[in-house]
Amino acid sequence: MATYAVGDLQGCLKPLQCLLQRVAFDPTEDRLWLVGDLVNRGPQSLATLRFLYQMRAALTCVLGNHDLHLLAVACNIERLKKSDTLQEILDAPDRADLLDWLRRQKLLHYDAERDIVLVHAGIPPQWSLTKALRRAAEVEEALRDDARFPLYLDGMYGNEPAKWDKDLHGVARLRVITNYFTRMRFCTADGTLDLKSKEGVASSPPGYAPWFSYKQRKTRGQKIIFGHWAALEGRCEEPGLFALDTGCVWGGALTLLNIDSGERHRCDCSEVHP
Ligand SMILES: [Mn+2]
Repeated sequence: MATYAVGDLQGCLKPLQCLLQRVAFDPTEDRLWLVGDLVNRGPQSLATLRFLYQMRAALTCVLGNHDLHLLAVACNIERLKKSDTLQEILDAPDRADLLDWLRRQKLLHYDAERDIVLVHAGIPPQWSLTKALRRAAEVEEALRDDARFPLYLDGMYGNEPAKWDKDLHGVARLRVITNYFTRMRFCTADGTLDLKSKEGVASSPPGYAPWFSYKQRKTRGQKIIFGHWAALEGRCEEPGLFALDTGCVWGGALTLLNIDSGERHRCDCSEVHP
C-alpha cells in the first residue's frame, strides 16, 4: 500500500491517469491525496470530478479556490467567468452527487500518523497547527450545514479583511480563514494578505514575503503539502514543505509525490495533449 499526493488538477484528467498508471495505482489498496483545485480552466472538469467521485473511498481531498467557486456558481451565488470551464458540470445529470461530495471535503487535513498537513494554499505565519485546524473546522462546519452553506458562499468573495482578528465574526471571519487556506501566497509576518500577486518568490510585493518564509512562522518544521502557487514550479526550500502545483493547466506538468518515499513523478501535459 502506498500513499501519494497530487498537485492542482484543474480538469487535467489525462495527466492524472498517466501518473496513476505509471505508479500502478490500485484504488483498493493505495491512497491519493489531492491539494484541491480539482476543476476549472482545464479541458475535462466534469470527467475529472466523475473519475475522482468513483474512487472517492481512496481519496483525501482539501478544497481549493476553484472548487469553492464551482460550489458558489452552482448555488447561483456567483456567475461563471469567461475563463471558467465549469458549465459542463452545472449541466450534468449527476451534478448533485458530485457537488455534494465536493462540499463535504475539508480545508485542512492532518495525518497524525505521518505528522503531515495537506492544504491548498498554506497556513498563515501567526497560526499554530492546532489553531489552524480549529479555524478550518469553522469553515468546514458552515459548508456541511444546509442552511449556512449558501450564506457562507455568498460572503466568501473579497480580499478584506486582509488580516485575521480573533474578534471577527460571521461571514467576514469565515472569509479571511478561507482566503488563508485557499488563496494565500504573499503576506506579512503578522499575516496581512496580499491577494493580488501571483508571481514567484523573487517578485514579492514590497513589504510582503511568501507565507512560508517567516522565521517566526508557528508551523515551521511541520511537514505541509500544498498547491495553488504554480509560479513556484514545485520548488520550495523550506524544510518539510512540499509544493506540488507545477502548472499543469498552464502547459507545465502534473506532479505526483509518493508521500512515504518522497519520490516525485511528473507528467507533462504535452505528453497527453500533443
Ligand atoms: Mn488555487
